[in-house]
Amino acid sequence: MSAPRPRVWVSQPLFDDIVGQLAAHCEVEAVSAVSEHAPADVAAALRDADGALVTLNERIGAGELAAAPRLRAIANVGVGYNNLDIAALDARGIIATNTPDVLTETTADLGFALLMAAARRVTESERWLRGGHWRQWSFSTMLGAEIHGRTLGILGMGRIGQGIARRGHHGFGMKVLYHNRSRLPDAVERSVGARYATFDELLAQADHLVLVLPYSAASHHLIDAAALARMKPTATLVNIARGGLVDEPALADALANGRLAAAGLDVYEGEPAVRPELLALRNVVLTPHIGSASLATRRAMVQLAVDNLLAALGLGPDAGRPPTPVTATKTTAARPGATDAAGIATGKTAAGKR
Ligand code: 8YV
Repeated sequence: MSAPRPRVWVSQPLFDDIVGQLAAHCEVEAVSAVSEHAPADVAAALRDADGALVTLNERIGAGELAAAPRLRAIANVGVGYNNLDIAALDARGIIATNTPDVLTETTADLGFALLMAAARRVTESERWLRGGHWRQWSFSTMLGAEIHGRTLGILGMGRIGQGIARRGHHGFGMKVLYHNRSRLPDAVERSVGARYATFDELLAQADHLVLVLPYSAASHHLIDAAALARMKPTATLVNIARGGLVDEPALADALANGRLAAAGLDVYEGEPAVRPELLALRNVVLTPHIGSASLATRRAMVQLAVDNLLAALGLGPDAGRPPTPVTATKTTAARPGATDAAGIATGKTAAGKR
């Protein structure tokens, strides 16, 4: 008798044709409507699962894992994975994966779009026009900040940060400064046209500051009232990373009181809830976490997540070697081309050894 097929949980409706590839190897339980899963629902869904395909809306920590004895793999559809407790996953030898690279340029595009929309008051202008105010036009209507030739600050200089630097330097002739945990090699700095700065220099010198760093306990509210006070009052702040990087009440206060000119936000600490004090401001552009939201990119993310999940379960063409793992546990012992049954067995052995 052949070994039972692994069970996988797919937490949100994604692209049926791509997610359908899992069915060639696994029993798939796919959620059919967009859902806000409470922790107890996630725990219940994982109880009998060998693997899961999840989005950043599903938080998976020690509590959820405690009730999931079979779980061996979690494929996150997203490059950021602060929704996953990596230490708890590693303690169990569970492989977690993310979706880097495929969304880099699309997310950098959105970062630049927000920067331009906020600095040049694009959405505010549109609201004004639609509100029938054009007859009140004067020569100083909707004056915004310059972008070309100004100083672009980038906090977090991974792939997306470098994409934004390239756009600023090569496309808009900006002086680009960045701050990051580690400095980039000289050759990379030269190719993206960016110069390393301390955090304080970055805050003080940026005309436009874009946040692109991972969210963690260490970066929680990195942009707080004190940091905002060190920025130019004419500056623009853009956040396309995670809402928790910014103390939102402090930001709303700075925007309302002329201590910061404008902001563009794609992410929020309590998303999908957005603070009323931000919603009330005219000088903030608000988008609903659409950084990676182009059809081609979202499809590429789901494809990579499916490839990761199958491989982490010891299945499919990359069996045992998921393309983009984020846990210390990165591989199962399965060899490429191993059968489903062998993959399942070797996967369990690898987890048990940890
Ligand atoms: C989300 C993102 O993945 O990749 C990330 O880290 O924030 C986004 O691309 C996307 O919104 C789906 O959850």
